[in-house]
Amino acid sequence: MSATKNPHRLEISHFAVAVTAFALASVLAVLQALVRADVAVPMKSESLYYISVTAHGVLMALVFTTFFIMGLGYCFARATVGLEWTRVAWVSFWIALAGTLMTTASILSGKSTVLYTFYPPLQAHWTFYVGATLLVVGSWGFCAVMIRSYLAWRRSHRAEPVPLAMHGMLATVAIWLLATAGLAVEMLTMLIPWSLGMIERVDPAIARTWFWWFGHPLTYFWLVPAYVVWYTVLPKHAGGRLFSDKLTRVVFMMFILFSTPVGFHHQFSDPGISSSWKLLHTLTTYAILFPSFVTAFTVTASLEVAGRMKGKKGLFDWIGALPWRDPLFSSVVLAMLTFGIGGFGGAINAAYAMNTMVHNTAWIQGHFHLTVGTAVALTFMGVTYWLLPRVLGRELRFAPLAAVQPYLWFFGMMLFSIPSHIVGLMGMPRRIYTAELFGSPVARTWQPFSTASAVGGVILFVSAMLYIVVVAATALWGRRVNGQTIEFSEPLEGAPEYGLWDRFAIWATLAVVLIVLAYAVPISHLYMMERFPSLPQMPF
Ligand code: HAS
Ligand code: CU
Repeated sequence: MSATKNPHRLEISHFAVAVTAFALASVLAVLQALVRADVAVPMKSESLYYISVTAHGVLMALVFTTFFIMGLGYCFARATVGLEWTRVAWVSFWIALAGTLMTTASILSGKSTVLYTFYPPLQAHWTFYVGATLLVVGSWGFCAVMIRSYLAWRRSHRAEPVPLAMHGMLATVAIWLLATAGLAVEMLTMLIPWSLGMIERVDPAIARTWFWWFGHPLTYFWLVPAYVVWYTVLPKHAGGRLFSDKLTRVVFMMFILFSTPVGFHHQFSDPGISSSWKLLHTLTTYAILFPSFVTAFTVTASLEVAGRMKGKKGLFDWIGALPWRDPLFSSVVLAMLTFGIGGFGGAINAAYAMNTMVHNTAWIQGHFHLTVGTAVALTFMGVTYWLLPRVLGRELRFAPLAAVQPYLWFFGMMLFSIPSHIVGLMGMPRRIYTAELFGSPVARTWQPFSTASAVGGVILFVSAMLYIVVVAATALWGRRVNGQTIEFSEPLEGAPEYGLWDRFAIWATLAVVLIVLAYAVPISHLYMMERFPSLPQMPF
C-alpha cells in the first residue's frame, strides 16, 4: 500500500499535525520546568520563558488536542456510519493548519506573548487571533462533515440508535459548536478589531466572560473523545463487554446539557458578576460531575466483566487478569486513575468558597496536568498505539518502549502535579518566571516542590520522546500488516434500542435554554454597567 493510496490519509494527516505539535510543546515544557527549578538552561530569560509558556499551552491544549480529536472523529465516523463530504474535510484541514502555522509563527516572533487564555488587556499581534480563529473555522468544517455523515446514515436507518462511538463523537461536536459561539463573539467583536487598531480599548471583564463561556466546555471537548475510547474501545480491547450502552448514552447527553453554563467557576474572583450568578454556576458545575461519576462506575464495571470473562471469581483477582502490558490498556487505566485525583481537585475548584484557596496558584497547573495533560493526553497516546497499525497498515515498532511509556508518563505526572497542588496550597502563584520571587523568604520554602516538579517534568519529557520515537519509527519503518480493523465493544445487555438518548436535537435545544438562563442576565448586566475598558498592554 503506498502512502498516496492509503484510504486513511485524512486521519493520518490530522494525527501527523497533532503529534508534531505535541513533540515541539514537550521540548518547551521540559525547559520551563527546569527554569522554575532554577536550573541554568541556555538562553534563560523572562521573555523567552513567557514565549515558551504561550507556545506550550497553545500547541498542547489547542493544537494537539483539536487535530487529534478531528482525526479520531473521522476514524470513528468512517468505521461506523461512513464518511461523507471528504472534500470539505480536506479543505477544513488546510484552513486549520494554515491558522495553526500563523498563530505559532506569531507566538515565536515574540509579538504575541499572551498565554493560552489570551486575556486582555494583554494584546497579541492580529495574526495570533486570526490564526486561532482559522483553526476554529477548520474545526467547524469537521463538525459539518460529522453531522452530514450522521444525517446521511440516519436516512437509511430511521429507527436504529447510532453506533455508540459515533454517538459520543456527535456529542463532542455539539459541545464544540455551543462552546465556540462564545469564542467567536470574543474574537470578532473584541480581540480582532482591537488588535487591528479598529477599536482602541476592550473591556477585560466582558472578554473573560466570553472566553470562559468557551473555555470550560473546551475541556469537555477534550474529555468526551477520551471517554468515547474508554467506553467503546477499552472493554473490548481488555477482553470484556461494555457494562451499559444506555448509561453511556445518558453520559454523553449530560455533557451536551451541562458543559457550557458553568463558566463562572473560572471567574469567582472577577468583579462585575454577582455572587448569586456565581453560585448558580457552582451548582451546574456540580451537575456536570455526575456523568464522570457514572463513567468511573461503568468503565470499571466493564473491566471487571473482562476479568470475570477470563474466569476470575475472587473479589479483586480480576484486576490481575487485565492486560497491563498492553499500551492502550495501561494508558487508559492510568489516565482513569489520574482523573480520579484530578476530578477530586476539580470539585474543590468548583466550590465557590474553597476556590479562593487555590485560584491563580500552582494548584491549578497541577489540576489541569492531571486532567487534560493525563486523563486526555495519555488516553490519546494509548489510542495512537492502537490506531497506527489500523490506519497505517504497519506493525508497531519498538513495542517494548510503547509498553513502558504510559507508566513513565503516569509517574512523571504524579511527581510533577502532586507537588504543584501542595505548593499551590502554600500560596505559590501560577505563571511566575522567577523561582525565588526576588529573594522572598516564603518563596524559598516553595523551592523543593518546584525541584520535585522539575524532576517529574524530565521524566515526562523522556516519556514523550519514547512516544515520538515509536510513532515515527512505526510510520517510517513499521512492517506492513493487513487486516487489523477497528472494532468496538459489545454491550453486556444486548443490542440497544432507539430512544430519548439518541435525540440530539432535544438535548442540544435544552442546552441552549440552560445557557441562556445561566448567561443572558449577567452578560447583559456587564454590557449595561459603566465600563472602564483598557488600552492594550504588552509584557515586553
Ligand atoms: Fe478543571 C480549571 C473544575 C475537569 C481542565 N480545568 C481548569 C483549567 C483547565 C482545566 C485547563 O471549578 C485551568 C484553566 C486556566 O488556565 O485558568 N474541572 C473542574 C471540575 C471538573 C473538571 C468540577 N478540568 C476538568 C477536565 C479538564 C479540565 C476534564 C480537561 C480535560 N477546573 C475546574 C475549576 C477550575 C478549573 C473550577 C478553575 C479554577 C480556578 O480558580 O482558576 C470535573 O469535570 C471533574 C469530574 C471528574 C470526576 C472524576 C471521575 C473519575 C473517573 C475515573 C475513576 C477511576 C477509577 C480507577 C475508579 C468526578 C472517571 C479505576 C481503576 C481500575 C484499576 C479499573
Ligand atoms: Cu472549568
